[in-house]
Amino acid sequence: MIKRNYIVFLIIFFSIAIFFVKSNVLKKQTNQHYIVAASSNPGEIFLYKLENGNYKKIKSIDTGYKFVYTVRVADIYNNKRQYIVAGVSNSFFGEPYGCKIISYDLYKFQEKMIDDVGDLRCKDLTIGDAENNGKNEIVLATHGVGYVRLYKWQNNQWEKEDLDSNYIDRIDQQEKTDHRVPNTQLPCQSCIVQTAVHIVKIADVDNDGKNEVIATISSPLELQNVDEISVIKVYKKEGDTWKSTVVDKLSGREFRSITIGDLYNNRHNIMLIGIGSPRNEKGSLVVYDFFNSSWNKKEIYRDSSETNMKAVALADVFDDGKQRILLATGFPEAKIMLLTWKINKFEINQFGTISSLFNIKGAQFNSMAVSLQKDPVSTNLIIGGMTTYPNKKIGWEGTKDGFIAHYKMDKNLRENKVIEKWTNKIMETRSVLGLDKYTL
Ligand SMILES: [Ca+2]
Ligand SMILES: [Ca+2]
Repeated sequence: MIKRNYIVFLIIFFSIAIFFVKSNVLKKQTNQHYIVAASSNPGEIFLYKLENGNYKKIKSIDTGYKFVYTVRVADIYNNKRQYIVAGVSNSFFGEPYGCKIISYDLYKFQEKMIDDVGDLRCKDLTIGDAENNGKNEIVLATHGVGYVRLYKWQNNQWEKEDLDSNYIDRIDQQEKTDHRVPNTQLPCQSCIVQTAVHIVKIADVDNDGKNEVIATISSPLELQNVDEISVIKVYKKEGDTWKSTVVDKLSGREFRSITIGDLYNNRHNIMLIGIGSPRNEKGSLVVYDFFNSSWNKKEIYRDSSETNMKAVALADVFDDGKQRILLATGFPEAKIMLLTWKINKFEINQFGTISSLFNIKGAQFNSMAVSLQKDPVSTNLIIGGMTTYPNKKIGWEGTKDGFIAHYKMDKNLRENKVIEKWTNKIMETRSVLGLDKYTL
């Protein structure tokens, strides 16, 4: 009798144990997809979870600053855990001035300071193996002095190194030009506003099997009366030192977005640069291809009315192993389109505008970031940006309004490449300066 009870107990015990093990295993196998967005006025970070084809806002983090310029999710400590990393500041809109890089874990959302940078705006961040040692580094881009700064977690602390600092000042000295904003025009008397580093990326841009750091840099946007100058720079670590080269120069417009990938599906990386304008010049996309030791350049798209080309990404939209360009333009309308390489030219397919989703008189829409996230049932195109009202004299930094638009395509349409059949939804109406995706 005792023996039979014991056996029954064992059976129940093991059944429960197996149930728990199985349910945990199942839980781990089911990937959950998330989007994280950087917002301003006030500076908040929003988290959205993809559930049954819809994004649901699951968390808002108030950073205590006016602006969150950029946000990324990555394994910054190289401990197989992902962290939110954000660049924040008050810009000119309040003290203390100066940008900071902060991080949050994805479990308790505890805040940690990575660096009190000091430059006016923390504009972009990227995370990857910049030094080709199998570990991630953080690369920061700022506006003001204009740093391209590298961070690595070593000996339990963040070590930093500047790959570049106030590049425009060096050009000004060489060319006898002046692109520094006079301090009498600045609310912050001690601030230097001379170099704007727009975007930084880590990728193998010259196809030698090793990563480089790539940055787009220009003179400040505040200088409206002087022709702006802009460059694309590549930084390469050789031995213990970083060496930089200028890929291209431009005046009158600015190099902004950088996208690197296998655009022509021939296992050869190219660099896709979005060129924008702070005034009324039109935006364009240019491909730079490093071939036979030199950079070949080709404009592949120029818009008829839009001025900004910030939100660009490459993605395998239709599961056919082919990369397509996702482009969301900036103001006035914010057009949404796909560019597909077809034998010898790009087929352009515009399937929406942000302005038509809102239909607000006098409003302008500026896309800042675009991302593609796939789950087993749908393909999800996410576009984040800002809304402003020129006649109300609210600048891009001053606005609290903006958008995240979700364009969705069901799996069967994706398989049949029905480009036109996206359904759309506005999932956010706050300003969005940057976004990233992650999976847990
Ligand atoms: Ca590394
Ligand atoms: Ca390389």
